[in-house]
Amino acid sequence: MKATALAHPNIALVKYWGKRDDALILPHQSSLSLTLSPLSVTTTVEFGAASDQVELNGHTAKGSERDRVLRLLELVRAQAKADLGPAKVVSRGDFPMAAGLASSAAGFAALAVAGRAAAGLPSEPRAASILARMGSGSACRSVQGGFCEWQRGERPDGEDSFAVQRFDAAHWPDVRMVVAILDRGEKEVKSRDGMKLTVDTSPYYPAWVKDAEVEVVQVREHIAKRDLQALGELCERNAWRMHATSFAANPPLSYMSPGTLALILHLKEQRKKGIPVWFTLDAGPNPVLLTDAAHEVAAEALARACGAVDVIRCVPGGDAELKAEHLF
Ligand code: 2P0
Repeated sequence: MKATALAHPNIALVKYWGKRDDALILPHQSSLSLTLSPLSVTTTVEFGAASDQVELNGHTAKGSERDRVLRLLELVRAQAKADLGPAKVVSRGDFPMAAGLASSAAGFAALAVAGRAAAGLPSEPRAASILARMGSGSACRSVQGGFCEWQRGERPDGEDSFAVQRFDAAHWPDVRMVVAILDRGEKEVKSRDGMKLTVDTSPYYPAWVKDAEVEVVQVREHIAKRDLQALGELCERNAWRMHATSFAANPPLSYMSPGTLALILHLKEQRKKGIPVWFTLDAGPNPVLLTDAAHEVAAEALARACGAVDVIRCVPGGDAELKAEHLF
């Protein structure tokens, strides 16, 4: 009745931006990401507790944060077809939650894997990915390691909308993602609200969906060939296009700060000097730099020179996994 899982966050190279079903969290388009190590979230779930309790990073979760966790465990109970009783959940991440990294991705992936195991359900990446998706969309891509593709699916019930691993972490051990933290503050508009506003009001949104579906196929080919330049160029273009859809929303939405723009425009100069470095950018001001092992120190240095207050260097991460040691 008790299980613990560890999962890594992921960073999308082709982004998910917009839902066709808000309740089931079904996307308009497919996306593809790299799982990031060493960052991780560890979560212990125990069914049969005295009452529902949710503790996240040392504080008792309340409101929508608590509801989202308990709702996912409700789905686990339905899958197990058993009255498992109330649940106690304790979760801890080892990276700054407000850094603009997808902590919710690692968190809900760990919760889905631990929740299923605690309920006695078998380890099954597809089922865990679908469950994680219903906690937070991008979480479906953190159930497995390496490069994972969230296939949008067609079915209204979402049973064909889950992530599959295209390449494992060992396929390209030389690739690096360097997170440049320019601003530690909480963002004003959450991803969930920003993408809804964009879907509802941006005239560019249909073009985004069409392009992204094509880019997922292209990005797979670049990763297969370990072609860093082709991947970097596509990754930047995709990030620009995601943000362009938001700029065109009503009211307009920008996740970029002046510092973001200064850093990402500077990369062009660096590439002319022979440093292979490209950016991607989620729904926040902190760019993530794509480079290789030989240039990660140079990438960190240029991020710091452009005002990064912290830098986290990441390598391809592995699958979410069950742990023998519990948090309580
Ligand atoms: C991604 N992002 O593909 C994109 C790129 C942010 C920008 O997935 O509403 O926390 O829980 O499904 O997964 C962040 O959105 O949103 C995200 P919900 P989520 O990584």
